[in-house]
Amino acid sequence: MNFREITDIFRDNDNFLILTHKSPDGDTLGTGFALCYFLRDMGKKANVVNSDSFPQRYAFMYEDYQPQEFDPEYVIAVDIADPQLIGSSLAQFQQPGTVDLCIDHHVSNKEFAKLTYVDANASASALIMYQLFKYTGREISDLTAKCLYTGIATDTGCFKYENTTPQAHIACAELMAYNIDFAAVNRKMFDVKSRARLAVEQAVTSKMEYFFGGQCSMIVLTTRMIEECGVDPAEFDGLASIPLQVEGVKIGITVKQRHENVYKISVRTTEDTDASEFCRRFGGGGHIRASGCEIHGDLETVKAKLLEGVRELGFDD
Ligand SMILES: [Mn+2]
Repeated sequence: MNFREITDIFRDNDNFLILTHKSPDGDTLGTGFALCYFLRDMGKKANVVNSDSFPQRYAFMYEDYQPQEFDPEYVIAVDIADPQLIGSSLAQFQQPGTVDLCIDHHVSNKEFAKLTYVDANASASALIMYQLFKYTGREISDLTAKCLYTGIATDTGCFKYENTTPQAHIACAELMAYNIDFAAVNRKMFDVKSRARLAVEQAVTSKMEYFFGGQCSMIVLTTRMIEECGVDPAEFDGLASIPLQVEGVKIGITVKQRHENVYKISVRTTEDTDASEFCRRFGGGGHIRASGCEIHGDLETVKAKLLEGVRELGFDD
């Protein structure tokens, strides 16, 4: 499908419900709120929903947002590659045929919606949304621009990750022309940490383990550690990049306990290692340098499975 068809959908429908993924990040929220404000500016009704609550650290995108009263007629998922990521509080939209359109940039998108627009070369879903808004020729508000900027900045790790493209820079250069305090956005997204977050970083780094001659590193975050540090789950953003910060590491694994015997795995890799392929063997997926999956079992079993997977990628001691 193309931008013309999406523009027609915006024109021909009303009462839009916008789904963002569980454990929301800057891209899903930036894309979702930007789309919501854009549709409202068109005179449509639109709401953004999430299975979890909107994290406080992204409040600058939604502090004046008020949900509108309406019965949803058209459901759009943004930055959601897999219906599982819609989350349990919105489980009705995990059923086939309940999501009308999905706009996403994950190569692993499962095409669960009736219509799917995926651009796997886009650094962020917010970049696709910006290009779409430009295509329509409509004005966007400063707040919409700020949401889009945030989505692109966060998904590229402040323009540092390999997924950063000339298009991402061009889009953000154009978005900087709006009245958005991008320096404050970046400080909030990348520099400022709560004391609890710093405590979590200390706890995981002090117990970081190395394997395969230091080419693989692993950190583990248990629910008990999370409780002890008193950290808001929204503050885990970027934690998964810690293992790869160590010199010589080519595959960095973050094991985060969700529940008893349920672990969320985040994998980050340098060149030559495909994180998405690695996670697919455990039923997950994502991007070539950043992917995730979920593994069930006790911690030692989960770690053993992961290390076996790393060995099968060709790593040895
Ligand atoms: Mn994204």
